[in-house]
Amino acid sequence: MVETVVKIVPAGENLLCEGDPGVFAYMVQSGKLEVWTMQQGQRVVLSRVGPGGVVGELGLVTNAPRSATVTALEGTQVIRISREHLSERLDEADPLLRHTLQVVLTRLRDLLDFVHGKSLDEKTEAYSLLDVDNQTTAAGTDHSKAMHRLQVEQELEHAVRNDELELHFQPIVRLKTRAIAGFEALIRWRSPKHGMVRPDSFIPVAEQSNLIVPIGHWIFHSACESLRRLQQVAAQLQPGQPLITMSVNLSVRQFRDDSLFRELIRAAKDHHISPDRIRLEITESRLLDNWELTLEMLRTARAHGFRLAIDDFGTGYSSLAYLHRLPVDTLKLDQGFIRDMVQNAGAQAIVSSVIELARKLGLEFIAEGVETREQLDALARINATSIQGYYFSRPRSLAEIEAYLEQKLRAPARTASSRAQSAA
Ligand code: G
Ligand code: G
Ligand code: MN
Repeated sequence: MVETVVKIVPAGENLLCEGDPGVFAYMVQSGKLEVWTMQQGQRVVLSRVGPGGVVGELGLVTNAPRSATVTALEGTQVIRISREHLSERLDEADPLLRHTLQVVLTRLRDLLDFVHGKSLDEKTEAYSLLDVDNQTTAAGTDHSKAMHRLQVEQELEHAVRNDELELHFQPIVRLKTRAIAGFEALIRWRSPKHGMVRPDSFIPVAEQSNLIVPIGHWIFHSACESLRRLQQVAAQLQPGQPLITMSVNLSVRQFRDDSLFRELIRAAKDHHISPDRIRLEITESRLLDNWELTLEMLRTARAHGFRLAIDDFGTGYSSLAYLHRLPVDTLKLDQGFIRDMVQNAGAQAIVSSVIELARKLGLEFIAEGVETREQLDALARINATSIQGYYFSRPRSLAEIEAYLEQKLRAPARTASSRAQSAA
């Protein structure tokens, strides 16, 4: 439990006494404290601490008795900080941060023991603020987690320089006509050491290390270059059709990149892509991470003409309160609902309601993760418009998806509308 207690220390009174056991630290809210110690019979002032300053912090870190006395110079208001108070926050911190802190604290404790002339045998009992809850394992897991993350991070840096990243593409198909409306770009890491690595294993590391910024820029350029190539293939085989689109996943962390839109616009320009052929996908579960910034960035994206989709809709804070305020034009319903809809009437009701909701809000709807004919038929019955999933194709390399597109466009017309188009 977090324990915060405000305390008022009258002028002249001691907040801490040298030699007492130390458990709490105190942060000064108002007033002034003096930290002092006795040396050879003399009172020696070590420091004076005003608002925002902290005293007694060593008590949080080591079991050592108080090394000095703290006296109020005037009426002083302090807030008590307990170990639990800090450890709750530390539990949520990055393992590397925790591990580094642990190392620093150990050094500090060794240093203090040295200063106080303790031998190795009589050292302060090993205690760290980092293992209040988990005395034996916290350091070990932090250490291994931090090592693993650092290793992946360094390999990933190397991968960016060495061109080991590639984009794969999965078609998005119009349900009625079976026309290919566009593709989603999905990143892969072709690692000489680990083989083909899926984004779930390395995008989070990229996000935390800020490597997501250069990787993001590479994704934009590569996606636009590939889209241009696919548009050319389509134009040769079916001239006059609307240009296909490319969906690009964007991590909300990329919103902190000042050059985000400059790079996006440059990538589109360099490859002669109109921004309205690029659909940026943002996962619903991360939308609220930094709502103000997200909203501003989404508006900027729209102002530049990019299209916007909420990805994995239904897995985050699906709230009608925000939906109509977001400047998005597409809803991508999460795969889970599609997986369940054939056996589960509840899931089907949700899918059907989301389709209806999208229609009423004037949003495009894409069903993700469609794997079977049954799912496709069920979606057709409730008027789903666009479909993505293994039923049509897995994500494939550019060469493979080019061949796939050619083959689809060459296939004999199968519906009234495509017959009309090929007759024209
Ligand atoms: O196939 P798949 O494993 O490709 O993708 C898993 C997840 O990784 C997806 O949910 C997607 O949001 C994310 N992802 C895939 N490609 C990219 C990308 O290029 N950028 C970002 N930020 N995320 C991606
Ligand atoms: O960006 P997003 O979270 O929407 O990523 C889509 C993910 O779904 C990618 O990992 C992609 O490889 C995967 N995927 C695409 N189609 C199917 C499918 O039909 N079934 C399953 N299980 N996964 C799919
Ligand atoms: Mn996506």
